[in-house]
Amino acid sequence: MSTQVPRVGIGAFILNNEGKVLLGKRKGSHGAGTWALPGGHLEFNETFENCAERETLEETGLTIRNVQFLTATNNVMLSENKHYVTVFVGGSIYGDIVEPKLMEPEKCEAWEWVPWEEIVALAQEEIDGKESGDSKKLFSPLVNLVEQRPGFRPSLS
Ligand code: 8DG
Ligand code: MG
Repeated sequence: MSTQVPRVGIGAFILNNEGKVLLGKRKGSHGAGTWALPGGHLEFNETFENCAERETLEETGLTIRNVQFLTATNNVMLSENKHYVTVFVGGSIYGDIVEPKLMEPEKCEAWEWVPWEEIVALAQEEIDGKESGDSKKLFSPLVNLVEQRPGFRPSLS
């Protein structure tokens, strides 16, 4: 019997004042070279909201508030032998600092604001096996989100 268990990952949608989504290019761990939301592992005794606030601050230097649950997906990463339940939340930037910093350069190569429609199009290319070599490759939980939750769009109430 396998002793492996799924883990909980948090992905945070941070929207700027143009409604674009913050993505970072992963480095040094699984999914290296792919573009992902800020996020990380849910710690023992931690709320989804606190985890998103903590990971976003650690990774980008941005303070987020008004964190809201958006959706959840199941992510089996067969090739990496990993399995995550991803909880996606959204939050707004709070305070004067509105641009991300590369706080963990060993884990993230670059931050970029990307329109949600572009993320959906990139995910769809991967789902259809039609991705072109020079376009951004998305971290698999984001591709799975587009596949598992058709019509989803990140927005805050
Ligand atoms: P930690 O161990 O310090 O808590 O986390 P980290 O160093 O920031 O690791 P991470 O790889 O960024 O996040 C932990 C896992 O969370 C990641 O390996 C897979 C899972 N995860 C998802 N969806 C997302 C997502 O959208 N963004 C990020 N960053 N991680 C996600 O399942
Ligand atoms: Mg992380």
